[in-house]
Amino acid sequence: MSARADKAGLRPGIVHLGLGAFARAHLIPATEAAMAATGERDWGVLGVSLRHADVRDALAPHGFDYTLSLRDADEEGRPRERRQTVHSLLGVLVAPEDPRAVLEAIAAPATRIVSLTVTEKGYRPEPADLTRPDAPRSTLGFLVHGLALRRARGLGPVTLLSCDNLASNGRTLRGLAIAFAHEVDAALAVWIERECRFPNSMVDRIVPKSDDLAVVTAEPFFDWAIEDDFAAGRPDWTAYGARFVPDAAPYEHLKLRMVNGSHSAIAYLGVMAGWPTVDRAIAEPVLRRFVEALMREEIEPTLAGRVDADLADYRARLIERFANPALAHRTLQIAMDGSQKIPQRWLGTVRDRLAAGAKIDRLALAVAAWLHFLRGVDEAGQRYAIDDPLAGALAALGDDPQALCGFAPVFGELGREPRFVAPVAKALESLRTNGVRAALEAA
Ligand code: CS2
Repeated sequence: MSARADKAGLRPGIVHLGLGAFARAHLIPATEAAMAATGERDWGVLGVSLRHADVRDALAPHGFDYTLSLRDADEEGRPRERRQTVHSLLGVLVAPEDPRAVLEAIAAPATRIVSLTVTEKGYRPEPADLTRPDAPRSTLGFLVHGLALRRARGLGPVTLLSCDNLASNGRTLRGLAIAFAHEVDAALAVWIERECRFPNSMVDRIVPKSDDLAVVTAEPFFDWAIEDDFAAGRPDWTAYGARFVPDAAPYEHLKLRMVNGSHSAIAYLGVMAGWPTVDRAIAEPVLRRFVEALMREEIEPTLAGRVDADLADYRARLIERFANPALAHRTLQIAMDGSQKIPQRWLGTVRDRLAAGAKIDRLALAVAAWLHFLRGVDEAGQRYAIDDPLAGALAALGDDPQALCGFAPVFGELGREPRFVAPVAKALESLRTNGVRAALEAA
């Protein structure tokens, strides 16, 4: 069927903020599968790019259809691919070009869900947006001023669905939105609090950033656990393998600590050692053994009894996913925005371990790898930029381990905890004098 025929009769129901590869590989295909299963035609997705026009420009000539390519290798190592044309993206708004159009989309009568994949740093409040209700720039600015318009027009509430890798992402967004709205108009804050819904959700699919914007490459694996708490209905995403759960917290813990925690460890160690992709890094036996032990010995004990999963199985499956040779997932990509990622990926685990009087040597090596990475040059002398909203403050810390661990926006009170600082300092020393490979062997 042609793109036009497939889109015919499709009506918008979802506005999605942050139209990176991630959303195009989960929310949109899942919504398409849900509509195919139920026959509904009113969950079309209108995408919003918050910064750049590149995705809009690449997809517009194809009527906003794009290709999803799910790739891995079979048991013999032969490449395997499942390609699909996705039709449910109705259009793309580029926020800086026309902020008013984004506000109007949020305030459109047909909009029932506003979903988000804006990355960890996308949730940072931008106070200047309080005074520009017609042309905000930040996620919270668009959400709150868009909701104000809805309320002023007497329209019903929507669901704000965060799909980012934050702990309690829905609850976190709710707190931020209400606090921001309170600065705009106290009655608006009350309306949001009472009427809108913010379900927590955990999404898991590895989707590397790709150069060809018309083709999104991802792994076949997919998991999405969503709290079933919606203000105005929702698609039946179970058609694509999603699960509606009463409480997403156990799924978030499992995923953030195991998948993202391991990912970030691989990223910093890999960048420093000169392993450019995750599959290249995990093919190093010494790194693979380290990541397995990190999960088994230090992360999994904090999850046992809290999540309903066979952790040994989950770990084995995860190592296979990391070894996927078809993704070319760059370690430097995962390494970005460390200050925004590390707290929820590693430090909850660290705190749980310390509270239990348990060792954190491997977690400390991961933390040390990040601090080591911040010097901006790998072991072969190759320079790279530190892509992080707090890069300036981090660069000013110098190289003393005590000062680095004292960086409160990331480490909080852990910077004053000798049982944290001492093993991190030791691991950093080992990385600096002996390099990644030797430090891993010693661990
Ligand atoms: C990655 C995640 O870039 C990163 O920081 O750890 O995007 C990861 O690939 C996904 O969360 C997997 O679900």
